[in-house]
Amino acid sequence: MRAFSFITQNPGKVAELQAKAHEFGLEIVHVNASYPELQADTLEEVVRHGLSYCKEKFPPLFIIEDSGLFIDDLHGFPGPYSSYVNKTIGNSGVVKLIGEGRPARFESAIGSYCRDFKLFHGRVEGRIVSSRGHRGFGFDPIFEYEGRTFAEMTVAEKNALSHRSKAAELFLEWASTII
Ligand code: ITT
Repeated sequence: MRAFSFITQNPGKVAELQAKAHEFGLEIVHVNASYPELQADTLEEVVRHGLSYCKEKFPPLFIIEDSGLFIDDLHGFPGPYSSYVNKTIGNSGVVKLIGEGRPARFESAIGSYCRDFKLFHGRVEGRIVSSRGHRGFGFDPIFEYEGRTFAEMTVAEKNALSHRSKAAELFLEWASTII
C-alpha cells in the first residue's frame, strides 16, 4: 500500500485529504494525535514548529496541516488563531463582528517530513455570509464561494476549489514521486 500518515485531531480534514489522496492512488493513515501549536503570526511558523515536534515521535512519511480564515477588514485576523476564535465566538460571533458580504480567504499550509521538511500552500478567496448549510466543519457555513457556502458543498465539490485541496495537490504530486 502506498501510504503516508496525517497527524490531526480534525476528522473533517482527514475526509477531505483522503478523497484527494485516492485521486493519486495513495492512502492516508490517520494518526489522531495532537502537537503543540505555536502562537505565531503565520501558518508556516506553526507548521514548522509542529514538524520539529512530530519528527521525534512519528516515523516518516507524515504530514500535518495548519489552516485558517483570514478576514481582510481585520488585517488577516483570525488567521493562525482561527481555532481559538472558532471555539470562543464561533460562526455567529464572526458574522456579528464583521458583517455580511465582507471579503475573506481560507489558507492552508501542509508540512511534510520525510528526510527534510517541505511546505505546500493553498488559498481560496470568498466572503463572509450568515450561516448556511450543514456539511463540513468550522467556518464552512459562513464562507461563501460563488454563491454557495462550503457547508452547502459535498466533499468532492469543496475539494475542487478549496485551500486545503490546492495545498494537498502540490503535496500529493511530490509524494507520488517518492512513495
Ligand atoms: P489539527 O490542528 O488537529 O489538525 P484543528 O481543527 O485544530 O485540527 P487548525 O489548528 O489548523 O485545525 O485550526 C484551523 C481552524 O480554522 C479550524 O479549527 C477551523 O475552525 C478553521 N478552518 C480551517 N480550515 C477550514 C475549512 O476548510 N473549513 C472550515 N473551517 C476551517
